[in-house]
Amino acid sequence: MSKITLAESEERARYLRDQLNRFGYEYYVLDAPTVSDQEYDQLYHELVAIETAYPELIVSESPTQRVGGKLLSGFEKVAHDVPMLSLGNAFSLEDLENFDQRIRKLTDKPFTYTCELKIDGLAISLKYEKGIFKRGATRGDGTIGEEITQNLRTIKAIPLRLREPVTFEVRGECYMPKSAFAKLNEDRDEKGLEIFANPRNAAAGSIRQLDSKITAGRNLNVFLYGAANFDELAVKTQSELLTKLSEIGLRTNTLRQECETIEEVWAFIEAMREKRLTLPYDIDGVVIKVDDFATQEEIGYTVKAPRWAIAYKFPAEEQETILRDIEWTVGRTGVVTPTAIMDPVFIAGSTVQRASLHNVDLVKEKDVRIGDTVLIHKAGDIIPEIISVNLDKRSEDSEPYTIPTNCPACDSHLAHLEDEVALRCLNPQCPAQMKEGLSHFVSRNAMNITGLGVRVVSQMYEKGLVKDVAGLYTLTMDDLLQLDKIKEKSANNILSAIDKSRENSLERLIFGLGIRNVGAKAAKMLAEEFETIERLMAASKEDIDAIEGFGETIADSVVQFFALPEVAVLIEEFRENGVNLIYKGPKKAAVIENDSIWQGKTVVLTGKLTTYTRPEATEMIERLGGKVTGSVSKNTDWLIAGEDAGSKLTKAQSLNIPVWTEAEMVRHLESSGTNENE
Ligand code: 1X8
Repeated sequence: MSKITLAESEERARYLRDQLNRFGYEYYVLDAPTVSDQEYDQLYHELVAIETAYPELIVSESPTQRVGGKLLSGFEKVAHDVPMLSLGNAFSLEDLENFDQRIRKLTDKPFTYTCELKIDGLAISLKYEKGIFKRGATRGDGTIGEEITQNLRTIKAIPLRLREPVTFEVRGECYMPKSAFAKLNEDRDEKGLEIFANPRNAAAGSIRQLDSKITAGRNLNVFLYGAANFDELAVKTQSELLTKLSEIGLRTNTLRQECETIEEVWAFIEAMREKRLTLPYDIDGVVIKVDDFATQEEIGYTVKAPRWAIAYKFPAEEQETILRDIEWTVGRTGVVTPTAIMDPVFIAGSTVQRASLHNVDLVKEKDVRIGDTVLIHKAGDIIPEIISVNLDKRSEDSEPYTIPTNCPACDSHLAHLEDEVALRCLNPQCPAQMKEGLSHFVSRNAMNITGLGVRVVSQMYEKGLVKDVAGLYTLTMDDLLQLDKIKEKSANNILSAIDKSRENSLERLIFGLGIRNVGAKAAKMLAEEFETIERLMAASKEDIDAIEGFGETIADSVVQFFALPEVAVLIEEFRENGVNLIYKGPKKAAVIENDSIWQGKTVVLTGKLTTYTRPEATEMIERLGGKVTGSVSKNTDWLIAGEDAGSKLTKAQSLNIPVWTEAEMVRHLESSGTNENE
């Protein structure tokens, strides 16, 4: 680039600033960018180059001047010219009707309401002089706030220069988008830093940084919704104000509605209650304001709040309730897991009475006690969880919870294995494990015996009709008629489903046996490799280890399983009862189907999977042209959430990424043609 003169540079710099300001306006306020990030960056860097060559051309409102400035030692206090008021709250339609009646008595004029979203962030005030951003402050106690200009300048949605040279104060909310919050916490977690409890706290922590470079990296955003000393704007109503704010370059929320009646207001609230889950930022309610400013003044103020506005607050997504019991359930592999049983409470759209306590160590760590008041929420708005115990409400005579030492199903001594968080029942004959094992055996991806739910299977076991999985194949009509609610017709259906399962290809049986570390995929590969149960039973650890993708863990599990004498007996029973023990599928692995729905998709697996192991699912997805990655980002197409999914689920929801259950994944994998046995 040949050197240009100061005069030329000055003109060019002005042009670039104007262009960049316009692009920022289109991007942040209109939500309709007209240039790519690349084009923006190119002009931005040109401006930086000019300002480097001629520092005298730098003006404070240049888009290059957002970050920088000095490290602060604290924040200055500033008095607000006009106090920043709080709002009265409403929690029900009745509260709103009372509000409406109250204020209609204070004016004779008819009026309308403007409904806006209540953003769950931090209130801020921005002073503009002749269109230039001069000073920004927190709300503080409403009268005196803290001066945070330098940090607010880093927020790109706050224009450093307005589109008109007006002098006034604008007010709004600074917040952290859900996606930025999820990413920030993920980063902090990786670095071993404490994570923020919610986007609001994260925004508060970010705006009060003494080093504005940290604030700049936090992706904060703003919505503006009010003003003070704004005669110059020449607007007469709240809705005109919002339109004007947006015209002069300030970001406003477009989800708002003018309403004639409280019924209309309520309809808007109901709509936003639904909408809320899909918004990219947190809201905690709806603000209802009298639209006309003259009518507002007529209605007036209390000492704390305007009488002409009210905040409807959504019910809290966290609720307190009383812990009544801890239930311990035994899984198929003997793992014993605790579930909290509580007084029912309504949270995030449904009544909750049970919450997972995950594992025994967590019960000890949280020191939860029967009778405790516990705070619960729904992780990712789905899975109920206990957040904490309210110790202030713990009764004097409460006693520490005694962790069971014996299996709730068979009373045998429980083991707390080293390097495991779980308690385990080691009794292979434990009835709970047997019932779970039976349920697994008949399940859709194993032998697929329809009509046998958990309840029926449990009863069969309790009545001694089946002692092990092979026992299903000796069941008679008379046996089945002993079961509750089973009549001849359903008994017949069950018998024919059992009969049909005799013909299943070998991999279903192998999977159904519930060998540790052998999911549906490994079962299929074992069947493909060895073709008959005899050859599988005779296989050595090395033979199994040699299968592509298998390791010592699977090999060990398989060999140990088939070495058990009772397994040999079981297999004999299958054979005697006409159960097929041969692989029926094609010899070669399925070819990649390029029209599969997985083609080109990026998916993340999280939580506990039960049908396939995680490596199995990964391989199947990859064979069908998909990609499996470890962390959720905006490039993720689907999140597959197994049981007890945690932060990845939350993050996916905040990014509006479709979430599939394991069952949906299995269905899509199978319909994509990897399971040829059906
Ligand atoms: C607080 C809030 C208001 C609005 C949105 N979010 C908030 N947190 C709004 O008016 N759109 S008004 C307000 C207040 O007056 N304290």
